[in-house]
Amino acid sequence: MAITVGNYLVDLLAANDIDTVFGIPGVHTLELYRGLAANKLRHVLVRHEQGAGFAADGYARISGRAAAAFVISGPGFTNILTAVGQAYSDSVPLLVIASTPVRASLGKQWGVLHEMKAQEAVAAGIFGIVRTAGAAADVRDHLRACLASLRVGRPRPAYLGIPLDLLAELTDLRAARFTSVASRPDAAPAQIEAAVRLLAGAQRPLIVAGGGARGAAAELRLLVERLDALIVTTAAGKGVLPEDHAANLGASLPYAQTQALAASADVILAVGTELGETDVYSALKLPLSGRLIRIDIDAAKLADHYSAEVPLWGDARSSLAAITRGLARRSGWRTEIGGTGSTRAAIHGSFGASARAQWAALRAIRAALGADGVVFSDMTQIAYLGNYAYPADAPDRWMHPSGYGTLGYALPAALGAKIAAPARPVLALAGDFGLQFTINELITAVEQRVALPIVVWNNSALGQIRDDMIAAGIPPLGVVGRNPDFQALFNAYGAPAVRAQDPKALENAIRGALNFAGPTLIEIIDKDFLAASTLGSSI
Ligand SMILES: Cc1ncc(C[n+]2csc(CCOP(=O)(O)OP(=O)(O)O)c2C)c(N)n1
Ligand SMILES: [Mg+2]
Repeated sequence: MAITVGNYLVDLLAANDIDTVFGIPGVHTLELYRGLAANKLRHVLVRHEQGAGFAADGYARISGRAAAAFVISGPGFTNILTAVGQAYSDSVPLLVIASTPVRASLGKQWGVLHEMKAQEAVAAGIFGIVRTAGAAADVRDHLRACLASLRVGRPRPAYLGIPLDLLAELTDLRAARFTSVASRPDAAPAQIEAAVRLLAGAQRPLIVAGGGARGAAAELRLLVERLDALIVTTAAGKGVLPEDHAANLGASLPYAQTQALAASADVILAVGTELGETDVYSALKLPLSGRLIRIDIDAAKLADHYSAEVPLWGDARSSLAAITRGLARRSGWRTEIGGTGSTRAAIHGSFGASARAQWAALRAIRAALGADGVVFSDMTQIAYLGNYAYPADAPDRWMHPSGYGTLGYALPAALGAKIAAPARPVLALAGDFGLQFTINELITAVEQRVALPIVVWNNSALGQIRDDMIAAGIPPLGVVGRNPDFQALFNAYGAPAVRAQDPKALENAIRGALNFAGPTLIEIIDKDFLAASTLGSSI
């Protein structure tokens, strides 16, 4: 019996390990909903397509698998784009399936429902891979290409556009699992040898590990210990080596103390990192003077503004393992400088009262969540500190919207993560303004009954921007607005709300929230917490 192309697509997703889709149906995507129930695919109804994108992002980051969102042509598509931009920056495999108006109307501007001038052209400006189907077989071929590209290359968001009339067309095709087993390439042996030679002669080797190294924790540890090297991570690579390891400077690249150390390294091995502005902040480009080896799956990264003397194009795990095999164990830089303690102490000594209070809050969050817990953070001051100061003893414990840096990420991304891994403790950490960008997804979290502490640092301001204006000598303008009563607002959504005045109260409130089947607001009033922290002995 023939089935609709929409149904066929859903069968294909189910046959290829996609078990959850986030979305909001519309008249243009009706046919995508026909086969969902029969395939036992879980559909999570969100309240805005941006929430669908962030939730799918959180789902993908925690599960390690591609996550899908269904959106309608035009406004549904444009609403998800901010989340797509974030997924692009953070190399997240987000698959967006969007309808388009009927084929006969495309590009003609007849004024059909949800028409946009050039949906595919807009997609091309923000997705990693962009395909529009013209026939049923295209759906299969494009989906295969999208999923394979996520597995082989640098993960990027993928767009699959399907015209409304094609979705409703009948097909005799039957879904099957894609057989391609393509995986990431190994770096060329000659380049591995060149890297080994450089590292073997290094006096002060430094490893910089980014998000692309997250799957290579064991290999990285072996190499760091064999070389007696120092290692620093980006926020995306945070925890790839436990942060209390004696060689680990943590995600401290934005700090002058670490930048000074990096400047004195004679060989730098950068693995799976863009060394982007948001990895180093405070400097557009690190003042490195050592010789540079880069390992990256993204060939374009090997010769950007940090051009590598030894470029290794390939998988991080296999490259690191191959380099380590070529090196003998020795004593070196880390032992010489006595580990990372003095650098870290100097960084911590530079924290003011407010950073110290936020640091205490971060430690309370970690204590309540346990070693397995995950924080999804937003663009807020406590999260910028947390990029470094949150104690992460494994990768994937601290998720931050690096790069694109959008507000509104934390709540829906944490929700998506919790749907992917219901047994893991997950927490959202946002500022008072960031929270309001996607607060509508609170009802999705209530509906899904996910245990989700939402910690909001309420300073009644766009705090970072206010501080930036003051630092730039601009009288603060447009940085203070009236907030809703968040306690009452959460209650209106059917969610409990509490305030935490000091780190101990915060820790207890999080423990309570983790045992409640739904989201809980834990509001920190900036001034009160700061006052309690400076008075109290718990810091
Ligand atoms: C979508 C989006 N719009 C604007 C910004 C610019 N921005 C970065 S941080 C920030 C302030 C956010 O305020 P809040 O969430 O309360 O955090 P705080 O800085 O007070 O800690 C703004 C407006 C952004 N990053 N993303
Ligand atoms: Mg604020």
